[in-house]
Amino acid sequence: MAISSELPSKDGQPLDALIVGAGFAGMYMLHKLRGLGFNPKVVEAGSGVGGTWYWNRYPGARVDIQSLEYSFGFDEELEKEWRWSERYAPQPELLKYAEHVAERFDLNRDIRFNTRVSAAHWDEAAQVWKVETDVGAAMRCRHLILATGCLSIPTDVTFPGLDTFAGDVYRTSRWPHEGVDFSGKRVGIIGTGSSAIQSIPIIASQAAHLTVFQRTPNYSMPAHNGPIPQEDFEAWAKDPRGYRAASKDTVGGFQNEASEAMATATAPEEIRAELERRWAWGGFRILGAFADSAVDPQANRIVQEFIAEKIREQVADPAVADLLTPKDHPFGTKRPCVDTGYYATFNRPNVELVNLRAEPLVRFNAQGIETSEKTYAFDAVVLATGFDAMTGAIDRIDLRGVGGRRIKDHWVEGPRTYLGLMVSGFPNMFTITGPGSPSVLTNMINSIEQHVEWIADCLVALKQRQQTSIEASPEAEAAWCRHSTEAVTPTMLPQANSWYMGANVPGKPRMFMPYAGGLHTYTEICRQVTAKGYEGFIIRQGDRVLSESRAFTSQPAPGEIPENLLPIIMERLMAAGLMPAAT
Ligand code: NA7
Repeated sequence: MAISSELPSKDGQPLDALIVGAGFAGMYMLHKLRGLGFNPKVVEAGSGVGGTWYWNRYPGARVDIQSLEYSFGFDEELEKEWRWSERYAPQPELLKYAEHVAERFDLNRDIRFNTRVSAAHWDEAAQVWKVETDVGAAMRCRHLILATGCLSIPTDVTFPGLDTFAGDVYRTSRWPHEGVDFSGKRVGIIGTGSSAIQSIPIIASQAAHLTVFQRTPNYSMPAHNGPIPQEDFEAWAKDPRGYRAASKDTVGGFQNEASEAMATATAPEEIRAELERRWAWGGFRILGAFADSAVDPQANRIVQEFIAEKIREQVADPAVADLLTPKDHPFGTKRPCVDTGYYATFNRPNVELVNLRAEPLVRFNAQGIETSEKTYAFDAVVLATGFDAMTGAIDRIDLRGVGGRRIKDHWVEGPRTYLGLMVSGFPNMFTITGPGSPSVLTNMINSIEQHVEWIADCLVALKQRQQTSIEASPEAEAAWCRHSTEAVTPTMLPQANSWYMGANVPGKPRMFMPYAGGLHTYTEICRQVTAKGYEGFIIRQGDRVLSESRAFTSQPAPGEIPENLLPIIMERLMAAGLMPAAT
């Protein structure tokens, strides 16, 4: 596609930066760059800010990280003036927060809504990106910043005969803004991931009857949601800065009381007490109970069995409880869900669970869904079938770098990046929480803040030295991919057919996409890269190479890995023919 009509900027100059997406990442990037004297603009497909919280309006949608931590920390006044009503804020409140941030920092004047970027081509001679949108508007920018989100494009899942169904079809990730009233309706829902697990209890409470079509059960922990307990609020309020710094200095970017104890070396009654304590606390806290549960199958099974027991306690029918119990993947190898009343919903007389493994879905017809066993009649069906994660939104842009190389061709074996921030052959193009960064394994807002600040520092450094482009070297990119593989190999994360692995999209290359080394380690690596004068990057002024540092040598400080895990980690790396570059 040739990029033609151009909307000249006011002074005829290219924008300093075009940011794609007005979710939390794009919003903070815009604010940060404006504050540094740059001239950025944002293009956003939706009609408002908020990204994930703009699109995912399904009933029960809420954040799975505590709100005290899942909120911006870049502005102390903003932090002080906003009060969350619940431990885990619901979608409407998160959207209100995004709108509040947009208003407070006057962001909307630089955001072009209802516009989707369709193509971006690097113009080597002019050292700019030429960008085209689906509404015909085109623009030029020196830097292209993809804040497109990790879970923003639904998978193309379709079912035979879906268009013949006479009832209503809803996707959780494209929920009608006016809401849906299921009162008195017969409803079917396909999927039992986080979106379904959050919405099922609410839909069940409205509908005459709800049929849940499950292919694979997931682990879910209770949120124990409600107002923020006073003691938690006080712990935060007495030192919000310190609290946030402590959150950022963790593997997941949130406080989880991560223990260094090994389940395999702990007495059964102590294990029990610890898991009960964390279950009672709720949410992701159970993930931090034992250091070996992420790497040692025996330790992981201890936690799996505990959760299976909790499911049996909540679900009256043992056969239904058994069907709801995950058996095909270790705990934590898919992002676990955080629910409010999910399992107990299956005790309701108006709720039915269909096991698609035993009776596969054959097609939709005018009445509803036909499985190999029977037809289920519905007034409405909800598709909670997931996302083309991490690469979906980037792949859908006709992105071409140096020499017209397409990103799709560069990523044919899986997304390769340097630090999850840049891609070799794609100068001046940044990704926020892109593949190769900790992103979806963490509290996204803390990851977003780290990326935005790193990118902003980088743009300031380039500007001060009148450098026109920065690009990841192929060598550094390869070294980062290798380091990412080293980080994930000792864990059990690659064992699940997860969207982390691209396994939910037919034909997508299998590769563990996020960086599993932890946010704290990652932040330290990025700091070292900058301190070494942008190690691993090629920096140019026009066609003159000013600095060329091709290697990536920055490594996590020794001691960041709990000592008692080192033997397991070394054994796994050796078995995989990988040895860490530095230990
Ligand atoms: P997920 O977690 O990817 O869940 C999608 C669900 O849809 C999952 O249960 C899938 O079963 C199911 N699915 C997908 N395609 C089909 C077909 N063709 N037939 C039957 N069932 C299907 O997406 P969510 O939106 O729930 O959550 C995404 C993330 O958002 C979540 O991890 C949190 O971080 C927040 P499968 O497992 O593939 O058998």
